[in-house]
Amino acid sequence: MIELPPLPYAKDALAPHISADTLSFHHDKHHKTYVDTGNKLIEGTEYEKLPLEEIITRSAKNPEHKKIFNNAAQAWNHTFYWHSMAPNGGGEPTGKLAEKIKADFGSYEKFAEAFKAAGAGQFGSGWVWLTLAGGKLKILATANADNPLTHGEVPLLTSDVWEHAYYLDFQNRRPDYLATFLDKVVNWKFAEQNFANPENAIKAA
Ligand code: MN3
Repeated sequence: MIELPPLPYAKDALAPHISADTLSFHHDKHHKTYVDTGNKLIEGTEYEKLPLEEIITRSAKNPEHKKIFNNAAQAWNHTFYWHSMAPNGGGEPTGKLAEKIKADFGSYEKFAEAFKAAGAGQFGSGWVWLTLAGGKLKILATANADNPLTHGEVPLLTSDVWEHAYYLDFQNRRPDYLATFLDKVVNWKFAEQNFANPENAIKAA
């Protein structure tokens, strides 16, 4: 059974950057549909009783189960995304993650530029992630429902770059949405926790 967790904050908590309208449609319609469809598809199958993470990694290996993968991964990705934002978020990380960003990207500014460029450059629908891969921080852009779990990477943070994530607030201006995501709503505390406990990051959603 795939769950639909409630948003970790009120619908208007990220306004005016991400509006209550966007969060209503995005969580109550889009996210819910992935959960409902995923549950219908796994009913009576080998996936029915598996944890969501395992549904994702197993179905990713079987092209015949692409629909299960798409809906399960989208259910997981959205929960991870809600936690990647917070009221009064934005700005720069602190502590060990800040040091690691400096070590692996050169500076926070270079990280931010690369994150925004990867998100803006993802053709069509997808996600942009900060991940930990082989001990190094990395920016990963994924298409459609794909996520770091299928790449063997640890997700630390994500931004949804499907149009439904930003169209009501930013219309077609994806770069403005990504700049606002980092400047105003990104939840570095969540990324710092994932960096400190990579094993929990997979279960964070
Ligand atoms: Mn979405």
